[in-house]
Amino acid sequence: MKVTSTEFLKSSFSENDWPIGSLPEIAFMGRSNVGKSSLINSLLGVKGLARTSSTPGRTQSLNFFLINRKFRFVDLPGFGYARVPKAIKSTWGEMVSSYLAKRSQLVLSIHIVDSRHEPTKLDLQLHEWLEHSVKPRLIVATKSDKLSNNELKESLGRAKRVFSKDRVITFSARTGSGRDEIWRTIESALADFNH
Ligand SMILES: Nc1nc2c(ncn2[C@@H]2O[C@H](COP(=O)(O)OP(=O)(O)OP(=O)(O)O)[C@@H](O)[C@H]2O)c(=O)[nH]1
Ligand SMILES: [Mg+2]
Repeated sequence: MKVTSTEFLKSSFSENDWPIGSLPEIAFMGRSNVGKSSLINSLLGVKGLARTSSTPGRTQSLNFFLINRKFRFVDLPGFGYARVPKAIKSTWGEMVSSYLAKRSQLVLSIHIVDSRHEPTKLDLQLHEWLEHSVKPRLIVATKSDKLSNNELKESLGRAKRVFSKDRVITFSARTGSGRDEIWRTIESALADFNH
C-alpha cells in the first residue's frame, strides 16, 4: 500500500461522536503499552501521528485517522491499566465492545499482543468478543526485536494455540519486520469490503 495521505480525524469518547460516513475501518486493540500506536505509526511511515508514550494507558479514547482519503485506522484505548479484571466493565469495556458490536464498516480487527508474554485474561476476553463478532481478525505479536529466533518461534506457537489458530504475524516497530505482511492483510480486507 502506498500511503499518500494521513490525517488525524478526531478522538471520540462516545458512540454519537464516531465519524459519520461509511468508509471502511481497521481497528487496533490490545493491552496498555503493548505498542498499538507504534504499530500504526510504523504502518503509515509517520512518526508521532498516533501518540506513543512510556506512560501506560495514555490513549483513553477512540482515535480515528483518515488514510489516503479512502479508509480509516482506529486506535482503541488500551486495557489492563487499572490492573483489575473489573477494568473490562469500565469505560474501556464499554467503548471497545460497543465499537466492535455496532460498527458495520469495521473490516479488520488487529489484536496486538506482546510477543514476550503470555496473553492476559483480558486478551482472552477480547479474543472472545472478536470471535463472537465473526469479522476478520488478525493477531500481531509485537516487540519481536526483543526475542531470539527460537523464543519467537515459541511465542508464535503459543499465540496460535491460545487464539484458536487465528493468523498471527510477528512484528517489530523498531526494525519494521512484519510490516509488509500486515499491510497485505489490511489490503485484502479492504478489497473484500469494496466488492
Ligand atoms: N523494542 C520495541 N519497543 C516498542 C515496540 N513497539 C512499541 N514499543 C515501545 O513500547 C512503549 C509503548 O508503545 P505505544 O505504541 O505507546 O503503546 P500503546 O499500546 O499505544 O500504549 P497505550 O496507548 O498507552 O495503551 C513505547 O515506549 C514504545 O517505544 C517494538 O516493536 N519494539
Ligand atoms: Mg497508544
